[in-house]
Amino acid sequence: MSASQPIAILSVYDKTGLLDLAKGLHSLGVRLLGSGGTAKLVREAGLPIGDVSDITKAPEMLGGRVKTLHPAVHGGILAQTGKSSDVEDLKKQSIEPIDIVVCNLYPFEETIAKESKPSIAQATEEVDIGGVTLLRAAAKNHERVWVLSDPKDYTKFLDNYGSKDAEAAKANRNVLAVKAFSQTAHYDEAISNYYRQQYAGLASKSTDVVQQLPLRYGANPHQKPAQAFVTAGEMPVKALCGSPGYINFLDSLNAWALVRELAEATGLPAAASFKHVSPAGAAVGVPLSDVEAKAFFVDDLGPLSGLATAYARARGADRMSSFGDFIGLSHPVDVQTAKIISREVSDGVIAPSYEPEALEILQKKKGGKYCVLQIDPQFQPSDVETRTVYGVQLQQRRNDVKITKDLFTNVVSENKTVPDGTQLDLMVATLALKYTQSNSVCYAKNGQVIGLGAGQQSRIHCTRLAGSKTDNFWLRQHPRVLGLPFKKGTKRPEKSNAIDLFVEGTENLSAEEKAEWEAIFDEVPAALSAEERKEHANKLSGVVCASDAFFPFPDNVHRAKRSGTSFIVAPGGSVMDDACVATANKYNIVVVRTNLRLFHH
Ligand code: 93A
Repeated sequence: MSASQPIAILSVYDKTGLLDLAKGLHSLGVRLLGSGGTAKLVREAGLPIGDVSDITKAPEMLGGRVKTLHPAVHGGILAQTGKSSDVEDLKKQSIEPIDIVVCNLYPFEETIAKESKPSIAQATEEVDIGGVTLLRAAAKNHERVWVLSDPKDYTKFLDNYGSKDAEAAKANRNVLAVKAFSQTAHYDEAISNYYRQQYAGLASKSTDVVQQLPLRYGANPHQKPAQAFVTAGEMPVKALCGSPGYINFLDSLNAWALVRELAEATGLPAAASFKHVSPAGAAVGVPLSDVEAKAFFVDDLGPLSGLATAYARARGADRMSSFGDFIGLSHPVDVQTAKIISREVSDGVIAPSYEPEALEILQKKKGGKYCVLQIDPQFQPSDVETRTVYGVQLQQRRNDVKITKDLFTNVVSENKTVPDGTQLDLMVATLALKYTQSNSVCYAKNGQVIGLGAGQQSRIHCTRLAGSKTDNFWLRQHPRVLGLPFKKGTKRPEKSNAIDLFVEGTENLSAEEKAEWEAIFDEVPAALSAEERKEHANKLSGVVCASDAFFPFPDNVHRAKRSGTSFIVAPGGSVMDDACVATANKYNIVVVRTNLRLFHH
């Protein structure tokens, strides 16, 4: 399909390279038609160009709001090659096919970025309609039509358009179409984002669809503005109290994903305590022993609900790291769980719902500023995740792999006995890693994380970090720790800090720090001796050690063993797999080999 003379429509805001392009097109025998300003510039340069109104037979109107929006233009662009009904339609309306569209858009982004802050009305005037329609129509029909949306493409286009190489021309049209589609998508995103922010918080009735939640600030207070939003459907998260920040949101969404999956996989209520986008603890509601209840600071509460137990465990795993946590809870929040949360230092909580009395308790926390988020438990995230880093968009399929017991059936060690209870710990450790910044190694026991090493570049450093956290966790259950004589009125965080120092050993403290530490006890406790530590450490066994990728050397197995590991679960793939299993065999450790790497960033 082509008229006697090919036609190009030119309508550009950025007129860079326009005259050279017009010259080139003219010399190739193309008839030029332009919108107001574009045609004027080309004409003034002495080149022959008609007005778009020559074919629309209608003047530009509404102060330029309607320039190219007309069937004579869009019929001419969209008619398909070799489709007789299209040819017929054009003929009936005396419309000539258009072969080339050259267009770039009103500077919406540049306008809204101006320091002078344009009014919404001024910004609205920069919303290009006709140009987007030209680009989209031409890109849609790129089988036949060339679409030039960027002055940088003019030179190459002239080469291709003038050449006889049909294949190269077709390839060039494809690339140009992708560019035009991307440009309109980017343009529309900038527009929707602008109005989203301008009209944020204006949804008044409960029936209004909310797609955006303003965030206090980004990763740091100077990173403003910040927001969370969806572009389809409704925002699945509501703030019932407080105003979340960017890291709160990262923590809450990861924490929710983890507890939802953990509860689904185990059939038990689940809780997670997140800090800096990794769990400090995660657990399911396995009843607590008296020792655990005391070590986790919940022995004064009597028997706990399943959810409260899960949170007590998640919070008790690493009390130092959980200070100021963001909590994820899999089930409706009950009063007991809210009470535990209310007396800890915490930034916020996300859950599917809250019992009214539980919500009241949480709303009083932090002088009414505690962040309470409610998530729609039915919300299904899309299969594809996109993020922008340093101006570049990265996209991947969401890590939606379902972890089931089947993942733990390939036992490659000599010892093949995995007791029923251990299945739960394999699941907890593996799922925790799925939502932990990599590299990561996790130790688990009794349905909870007991030591987690996150975000280390070296695997052995993860194994050591998680191992030393596990040692610390276990030593906090030593009778001498449980019986530390704190002065009356010592606050919970102060107790946690003092216990941490006691467990780590106070011999290297400066005189000042030691004096501060000693001051919170009625009677200064004697340090734990090497024998006491060793004797206690020897009692820890049955621990699961999971890794988000293969162990590259047996040093990891040796280190894991020192923290009570009886079971290792990790993907294979290292040239040292056999050596790692041989080391595990020496310790009678069971090795479960998965084929699933679980990096998370
Ligand atoms: O206001 S518009 O959306 N209405 C239109 O029909 C239309 N057609 C093209 N703006 C329209 N354009 C835009 O005009 C183009 O995208 C281009 O940015 C600009 C070129 O105008 P001029 O040729 O008058 O300088």
